[in-house]
Amino acid sequence: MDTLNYISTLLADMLEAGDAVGFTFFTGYMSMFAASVFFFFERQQVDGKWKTSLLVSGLITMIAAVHYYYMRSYYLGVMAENPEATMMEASPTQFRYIDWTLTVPLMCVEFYLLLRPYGAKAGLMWRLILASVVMLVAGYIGEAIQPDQTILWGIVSTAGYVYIVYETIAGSVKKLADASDNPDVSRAVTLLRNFVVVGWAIYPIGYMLMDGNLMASLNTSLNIDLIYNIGDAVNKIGFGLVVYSVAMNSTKREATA
Ligand SMILES: *C/C=C(C)/C=C/C=C(C)/C=C/C1=C(C)CCCC1(C)C
Repeated sequence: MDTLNYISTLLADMLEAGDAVGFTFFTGYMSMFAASVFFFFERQQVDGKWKTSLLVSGLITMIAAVHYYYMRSYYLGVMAENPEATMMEASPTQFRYIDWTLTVPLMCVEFYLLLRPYGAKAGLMWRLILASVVMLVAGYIGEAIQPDQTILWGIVSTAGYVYIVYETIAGSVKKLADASDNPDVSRAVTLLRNFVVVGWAIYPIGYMLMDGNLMASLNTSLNIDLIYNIGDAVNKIGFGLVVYSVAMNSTKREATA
């Protein structure tokens, strides 16, 4: 590698002071990484029936950590070459959606794992996964492939999202949790549902702020990656912490009972 190339690789990893978006790519990477270590180690502390749920929590943040590593480099590389790059040029859309396509279905699996001992069928898990894939594929097309049809694809994507929300607030997920007669499980499901209903709603807001999109005319300085990065940290680490704290409480209570 010649010297010039070498210097440009070094530069590509530099974070400029005041770059809030770049900052959240770094903190996102590190916090996902640290959360994974935490979930993998703490898995030893909880009762056997919670171990798979904690493993999945750790996998979600670990998959995200690896993608944040790439997204961070991508963003910094584009900005180092062209500080005037537009928001969408600097946005690592492909890595973002590869990450989501793996992690969001795993979040659906968390609901299934919690409810499987209380009669959840694999069909429910697959319906949630299918809805999440529809949501993400449509979102990707709207962001990266047909940006002139963002609103149409945004609506298709929202249909997938609404289905998941429905399942968790009124459908099978809710009914199985209510019928479980297990306060730990129903508490975990309620808290995870709150992430789906409130935390996940952050993403369509980011999407609407995209260049040439609904709210672009508002001329806001909010950046789509800033919003997605904050959303990911809240949702992925938060999801795992809910599973962890409910698992720890249940383990402790059963140990003293
Ligand atoms: C860890 C990553 C998570 C929890 C990502 C969730 C993403 C969404 C809920 C995205 C939803 C979208 C819509 C509902 C409409 C516009 C397009 C999307 C993909 C941003």
